[in-house]
Amino acid sequence: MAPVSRRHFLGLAALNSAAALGLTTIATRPATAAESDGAFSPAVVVGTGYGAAVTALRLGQAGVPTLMLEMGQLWDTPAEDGRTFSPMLSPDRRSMWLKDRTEMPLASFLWLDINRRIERYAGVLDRVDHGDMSVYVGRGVGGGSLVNGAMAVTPKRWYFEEILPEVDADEMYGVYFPRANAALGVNSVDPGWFETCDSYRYARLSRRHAHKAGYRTTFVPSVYDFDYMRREEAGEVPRSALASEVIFGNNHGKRSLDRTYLAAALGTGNVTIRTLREVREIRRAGDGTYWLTVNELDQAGNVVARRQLGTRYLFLGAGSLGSTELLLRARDTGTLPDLGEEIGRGWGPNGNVMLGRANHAWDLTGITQSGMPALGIDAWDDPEHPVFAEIAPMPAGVELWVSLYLAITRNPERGHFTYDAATDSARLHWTAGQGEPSIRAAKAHFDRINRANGTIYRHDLFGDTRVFENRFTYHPLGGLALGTATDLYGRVHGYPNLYVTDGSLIPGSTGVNPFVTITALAERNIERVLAEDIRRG
Ligand code: FAE
Repeated sequence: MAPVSRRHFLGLAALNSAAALGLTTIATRPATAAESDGAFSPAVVVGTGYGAAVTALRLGQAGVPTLMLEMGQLWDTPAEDGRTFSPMLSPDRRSMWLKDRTEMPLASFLWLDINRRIERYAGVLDRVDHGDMSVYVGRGVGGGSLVNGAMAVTPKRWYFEEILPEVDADEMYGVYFPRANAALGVNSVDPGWFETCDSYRYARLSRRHAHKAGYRTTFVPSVYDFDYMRREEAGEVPRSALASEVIFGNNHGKRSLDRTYLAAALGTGNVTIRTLREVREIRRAGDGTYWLTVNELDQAGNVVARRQLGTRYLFLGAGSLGSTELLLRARDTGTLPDLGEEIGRGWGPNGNVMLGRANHAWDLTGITQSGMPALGIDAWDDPEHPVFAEIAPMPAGVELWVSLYLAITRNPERGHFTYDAATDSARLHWTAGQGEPSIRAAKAHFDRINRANGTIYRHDLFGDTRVFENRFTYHPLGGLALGTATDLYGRVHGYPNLYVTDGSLIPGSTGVNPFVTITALAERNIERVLAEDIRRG
């Protein structure tokens, strides 16, 4: 990663002091837009995830005063227990977004429910249920970067060309993927350390089993600082990845967006972030400006104020669910009536399937397991069942004899959203049957791995006896697909100066973990929009 510049440092300082003081406005200069009802900001970015963070940084660098509105909280300062985020194995209210119980992806062990009661609070991980599909998303300054597994994977070029054929792949692979990887601080595990450390014993075991069945494995780059992890194992620094931390946030070691893009964006002096601000409604005035209805939330999720806020340039970076819902609501309640039929289409879960295998008693996975995966089984070139399976930890702090995987499969099925007036929300239409191709693909490969190693599947991990869990996704993609709901640079059809900048642009699949693709695409799009659309001064 490039050395931290003075501006970047100023951004980090602003985040830290806002967190320490419990402020919901974060800026390096006095806030550019006043918060009164009817205030106007030249550019507004909704959300603070990958697409949003890229967009705000580049707008800020171009001198455009930009306001970011994030419904979650700022997670940058330790609470009374000395931790910013909830411990993973004994979760508290910080773990989940406005829930009375945790809702973990691994629901059970030996069929015993591993979830626990928590106080309802604006925590960092949300699970949004839509019948046969539940979607996990991050809430807070940094969006998904706060809760994700940090795997930073650039998709195979041939597959990228297939999913987004109209995007110039030479440009993406020559300019924007390298730019994204550099700015995100992507690094790779030292292979020598990997072979000898305790923390990846589980990955080495899964690799041995995969190789025995004739599969290829590959290291997975990460935005978790592997040097920090090495020092965790050496006992030199406080543990995070090696203290089982992952989906409820990492207290150390992770280069989440608040450490990278967002700190740099704040450092430009042109970007302000407001937290606990949920955008509900978008209208367009006769003069072409956009007006947002914004709910101010308290930490229990109650609406404590409601304001109107105007902007000339509006960027939606609220994620696949969030941005899609905003535009569907706008179309179907008539505030942006010219939005087309493509809004809400082309959604997919990136073919996610989770599964566990039971190991022989002599095959130990280790009691210390890094929460950050570093290895994947790469069968993406399989002509019948392309699968990229990350070798996931099961970091319980005791030996469980389980090998866990999150498989990304190539599932051609797509879901769609409709607006439900009764609940004023978007409903995803995705059936269990649509998830079947993913299960068939995962089964084809893991049956082979089991056969080669004389092992069996676990039946006790997902609340019932199923082996393959595809009723949730970590990777929601699509809803506002590039080239259909928007033009080829994320400009929403029919509405000048309205842009989509996040995972909703990608039509349902990337073949790998998606945040590098989302980041690179956002870099490409904002460069064009800045050059062609944005008036300065
Ligand atoms: P996202 O990061 O979801 O950010 C959207 C932001 O908008 C959030 O902060 C929301 O709170 C906010 N928001 C939503 N609605 C509103 C509204 N109405 N008003 C104001 N704010 C709003 O968007 N991907 C990888 O590549 N590698 C991994 O290892 C990986 N692991 C994952 C593990 C977990 C547990 C999860 C949940 C996800 C994982 N992902 C991983 C997926 C990745 O985090 C996700 O694709 C990106 O975060 C999506 O980026 P977006 O910019 O689309």
